[in-house]
Order: sequence, then C-alpha cells, then structure tokens
Amino acid sequence: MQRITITIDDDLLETIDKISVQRGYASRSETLRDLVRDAVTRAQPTVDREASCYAALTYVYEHETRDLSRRLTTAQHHHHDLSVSTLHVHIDAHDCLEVSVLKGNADEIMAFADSVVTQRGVRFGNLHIIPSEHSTDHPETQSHD
Ligand code: NI
Repeated sequence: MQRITITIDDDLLETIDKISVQRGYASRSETLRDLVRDAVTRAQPTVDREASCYAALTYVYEHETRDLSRRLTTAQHHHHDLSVSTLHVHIDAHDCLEVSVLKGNADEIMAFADSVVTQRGVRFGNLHIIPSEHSTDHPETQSHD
C-alpha cells in the first residue's frame, strides 16, 4: 500500500465522513478506498469497446468558471459525429446541468466523456452506456409478416 495526500472540499469530506459512519467503516481511508474502487469499476464497464452504443452523459458545471462553457461547447463540436442531442438546464445562478445523448463506438464515447468530466469545474459527471446491438438482432423487434 502507498500513502497519498489529497486536497478535498470541507463539504465533500463531511459527506464522506457521514457515509463512513452510516456504513460502519473502520476508518476514513477504508471509506475512500471503497468509494474509489466503486468509481474505478464504473469507469471500466464490461462493454465491448468497439461495439456501437448509445450513451447518456450527465454533468453539472459552473458556467462562470473561466472559459469552461466555451471549452465544453468546443469539445462537443469536435465530436459532433458522436453527439445526438444535448439538454441544458440552468440550475441556479452558477450551475448548469447538461445531459448529452451520444451515439458511436464505446471507446470513442468513453474518451469523449472523460475529456468532459475531468475538466476543472465539472462535477457529478456520469456516463451511462446502453449497448445498441439488441435493437438490430433482437427477435421481439422484428416485424411480423
Ligand atoms: Ni446554463
């Protein structure tokens, strides 16, 4: 094992401590290890990375963070081939919620999602991948003749 030092918001640390007590973890480190394991598992979904799929990418960002709105829009334009539609909600004076529906191969979608959610000022990033192969060869979807 290695020891690392991280910087974390007071509010987030308070939430982590609450989770730690609620679930009965022995220590803050054990709580963080489990939360990170969970995130790592979700970051490497067991999908065929070459397969065609749909995905919903959701995230919250501070539109006042310097240049962030422009950078996110530029990222979307650079991947216009993946972008089906984006819903934008002004949550309050500072935060925006965006839901992007994407279509393409899983590898490209994951790379694009990573480039968005890892930007400074982007929070609650989540990618939900929906394999689309079932829509083409599933018996129930075939028309009757
Ligand atoms: Ni907005």
